[in-house]
Amino acid sequence: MTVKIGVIGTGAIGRDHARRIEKVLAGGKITALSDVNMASAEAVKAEIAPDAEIFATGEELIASANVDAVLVCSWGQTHEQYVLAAIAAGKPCFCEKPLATTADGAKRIVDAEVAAGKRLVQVGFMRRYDAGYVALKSAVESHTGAPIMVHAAHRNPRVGNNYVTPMAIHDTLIHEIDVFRWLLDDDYTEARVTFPRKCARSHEKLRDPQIVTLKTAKGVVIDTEIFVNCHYGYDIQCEVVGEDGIAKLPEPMAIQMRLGAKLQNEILVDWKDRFVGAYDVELQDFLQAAARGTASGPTSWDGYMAAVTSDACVKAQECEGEAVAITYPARPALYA
Ligand code: NAI
Ligand code: NAD
Ligand code: ISE
Repeated sequence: MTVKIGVIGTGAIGRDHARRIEKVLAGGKITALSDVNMASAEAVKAEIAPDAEIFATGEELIASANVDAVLVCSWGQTHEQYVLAAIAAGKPCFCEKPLATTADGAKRIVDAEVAAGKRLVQVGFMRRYDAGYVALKSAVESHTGAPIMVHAAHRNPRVGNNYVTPMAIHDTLIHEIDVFRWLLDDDYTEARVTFPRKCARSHEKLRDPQIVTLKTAKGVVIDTEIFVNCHYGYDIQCEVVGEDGIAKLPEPMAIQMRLGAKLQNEILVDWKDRFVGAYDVELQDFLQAAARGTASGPTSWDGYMAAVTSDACVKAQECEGEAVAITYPARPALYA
């Protein structure tokens, strides 16, 4: 079966996901596109999906009989309305992170999916599909002994002027928030934020870098450096310290060169390249589940847990150095 896919939001990632469905993966076809910027949807139709129909609104796209499943790739604050519309239409929905920009919004999605009685939503937490993180999880489960600490870093070369301090959490750290819950099979109990001296490349409304410390229910302490003006590249680091040993996330494959009296490895600069394999696998998983009328992978509950944790981290930014407690309601049976 070929799943007919509608994409809402044809910016950087919507375009890239449309490309992989049309040109890389099996079992899907882009039949519909929508973007508040019509020119962006027109460009994706011309360059990637010539047979797609363009809709003026996401809601009309979701209602189309020529759409079996939906990708929500628009800006974060628009995700909730489209995911709720897809659930109401009974159509599988892949939603880029964040599931919603507030914990209350994510909870409304959880409630709607529970009322629908089956999984329809996959959240775009692609790191769970990355070969490096999968190998790291296996090493932690088989070799390092019980985890005690995690040291991590999330570095982007630069960000635009619209990227402000809380976005370091909602937009960037949210990947670590999700992947460490999965990696450690644990939940968070408290968050704390420390700001070093602001780097010279940071603009007025952004305190960059920052260090977020999360504590888990099992007592693991995770420190993550977020540095979105690091200048030198896109760099994701993670080291798990266990009772018996240490496991480190592998570096992306890179040619090693001996040149001009230096031993060199190239460093990537774009998130699209760093996680290209993971995006492919997550969307193939989505297509396979959508063909059965359901969803798999990261759930609405995972999206909700990430939103609750994000809200606590943003509060922790506002009271630097102080611990902010994190609590969650009980997990519904649908997500057991
Ligand atoms: P973008 O700004 O390049 O693209 C967003 C697009 O959505 C724009 O074309 C915009 O016109 C459109 N849009 C906004 N509101 C809309 C609406 N109501 N209806 C239809 N279209 C609308 O942004 P980008 O970088 O593609 O990010 C989009 C989403 O993807 C965000 O939620 C972001 O967090 C997520 N993302 C995820 C990544 C990952 O690694 N999983 C990487 C980059 C982005
Ligand atoms: P972008 O700004 O390049 O693209 C967003 C697009 O959405 C734009 O074309 C915009 O016109 C459109 N849009 C906005 N509101 C819309 C609406 N209501 N209806 C239809 N279209 C609308 O942004 P992006 O970098 O592609 O990010 C988009 C989403 O993807 C964000 O949620 C972001 O967090 C997420 N993202 C995830 C990853 C990842 O690694 N998983 C990476 C980048 C972005
Ligand atoms: C972006 O939206 C992503 O999701 C990238 O994976 C992340 O590294 C970046 O910081 C975000 O802005």
